Amino acid sequence: MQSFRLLALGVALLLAGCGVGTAAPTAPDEVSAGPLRLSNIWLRTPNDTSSTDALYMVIRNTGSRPDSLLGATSDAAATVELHQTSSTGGVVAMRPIPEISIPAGGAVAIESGAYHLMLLDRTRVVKAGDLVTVTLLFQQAGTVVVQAEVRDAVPTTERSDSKDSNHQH
Ligand SMILES: [Cu+2]
Repeated sequence: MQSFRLLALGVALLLAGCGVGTAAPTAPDEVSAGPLRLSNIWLRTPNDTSSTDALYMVIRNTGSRPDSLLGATSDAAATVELHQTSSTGGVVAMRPIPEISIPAGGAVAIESGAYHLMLLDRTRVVKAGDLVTVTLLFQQAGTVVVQAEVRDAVPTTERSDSKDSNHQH
């Protein structure tokens, strides 16, 4: 029995060591698609039982023609919607929008408080550190496949005082 315990411990250490030695997959810092540069692509995991996740990124357009993000799909959700967050009279709400324009020579931050991609009806469990595949459809650049790193929800220090934190994305 003693030797079995030692063996079990050895296996556990081996597995732990393996986990450390094999670097977790990481999303590339920047993805190029024609004149577009996509960076800081990440998926916010909900810090509650909500099954919806918000995806963020920064899209730069180095070209001389405007482009538009028209939609997206993901391996982790049945539906992905483009959402815009707005604040009117202190009430924060989000609504689906048909497209997100990226001006020529400009950039759009798809970030908390502005735009986000909403992953609805998750099809698999994701947790911090995982990578989620997202296929973006642009009017000009066409289809672009990116990897989004799953991160925990906004750190407590950055959290708004609003009770309605579910809609703070
Ligand atoms: Cu949303």
